[in-house]
Amino acid sequence: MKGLFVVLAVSAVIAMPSFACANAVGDPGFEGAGQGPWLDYNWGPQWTVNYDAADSVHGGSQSLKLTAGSTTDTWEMTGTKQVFAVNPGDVVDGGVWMKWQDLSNIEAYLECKWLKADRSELGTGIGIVHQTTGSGDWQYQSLSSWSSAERTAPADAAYIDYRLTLLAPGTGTSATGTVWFDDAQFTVPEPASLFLLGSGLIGLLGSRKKSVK
Ligand SMILES: [Ca+2]
Repeated sequence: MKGLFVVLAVSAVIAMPSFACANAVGDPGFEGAGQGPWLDYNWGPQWTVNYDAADSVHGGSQSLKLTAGSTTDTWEMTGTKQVFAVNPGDVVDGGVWMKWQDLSNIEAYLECKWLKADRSELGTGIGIVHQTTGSGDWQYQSLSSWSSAERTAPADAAYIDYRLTLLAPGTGTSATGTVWFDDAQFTVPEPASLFLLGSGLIGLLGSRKKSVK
């Protein structure tokens, strides 16, 4: 009987990585007024960032809209980001809904980069999920297209940047386009999940004791 419980407990621990985690993104649907918890993330002369766009949404009544409205012949990037704490070995996941229009010499993407404790870049990250040409209607851009090994926090990681951006790769003299982002999603394994799992196991033990007598 005790052996059976150990097997059940071990199975539960093995199944743990698939345990559902809460969305870590603040104001993920851009429904709040203005920038809210989102942080500036720009290089060079800045294009337009609208945190309260209402002309196209995936959910609710607002979205994030990035517009490249000027000509450039150099690297230029406009975007926003949030930073989440991670522990080495954490397997993160997420994505974002994206709609893009008339992209030319430009990339619209979600990018996640591992950061050290001092928040400098580790130099590695999860590959980008992007669109580079033309137009497309709302589509979920998922980090799940990258392997769990690529989504696992390395030994020196303390944080991860979650970036929504519009980037001119510096190869053309005209970079134009518009992208909307909405319903951002990012999950990191949480201690709260372990607590819930522990409560479940205690409950399981309790019910076993009852059934034994
Ligand atoms: Ca929204």
